[in-house]
Amino acid sequence: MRRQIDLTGDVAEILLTEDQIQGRVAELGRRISEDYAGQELTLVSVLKGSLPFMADLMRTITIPVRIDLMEVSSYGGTATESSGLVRILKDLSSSIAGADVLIVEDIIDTGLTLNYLIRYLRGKNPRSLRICTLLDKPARRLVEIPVDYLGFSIPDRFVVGYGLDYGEIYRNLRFVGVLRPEVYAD
Ligand code: PRP
Ligand code: 7HP
Repeated sequence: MRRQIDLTGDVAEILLTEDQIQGRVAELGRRISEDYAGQELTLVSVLKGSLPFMADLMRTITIPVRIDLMEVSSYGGTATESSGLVRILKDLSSSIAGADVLIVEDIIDTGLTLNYLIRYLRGKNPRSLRICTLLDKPARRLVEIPVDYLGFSIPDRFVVGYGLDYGEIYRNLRFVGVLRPEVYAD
């Protein structure tokens, strides 16, 4: 029988509280606003995981920004391991040729998703291309990714919340927590 989902009860430990996340997001927004002052920045959110981060980050940025959305997928179904196969499910809506682009991600794990995306977006000839990620799991890296703006470096645990999912659930938690292993052992 399918086990009942318990949104908060399925979380073993809170890794980052809502306050910690919001504080760090505000700092990132301040730095980005300073670094890109006088430029017109395009934020490219990598859906679906980066949705809450993007929504909060863009509102802490005090310079004009354009936004665009891409959806890619590398974690099939309910897997906790990247399939390594990156698929574009939704492409950019506008040209980024000549633009200063900042990719907004929720997490870098193996790095395969961003490695693919960086090459793909470079091919569209932006003026500059940088990376902002809320979370980084350096222990899991298979390909080096140059991170320009980092929220938090985290240990090698499977986390959910603030956009991050397991089987498409838990994205609406306001904190980032470690999922109980029993949940994905089922
Ligand atoms: C997750 C996450 C990153 C990627 C990181 O996306 O949002 O995009 O995996 O993993 P990697 O560094 O090992 O490639 P996912 O494919 O699960 O899609 P989602 O954002 O819709 O949850
Ligand atoms: C992708 C992903 N999604 C949810 N939780 C994690 O810990 C993850 N790592 N990579």
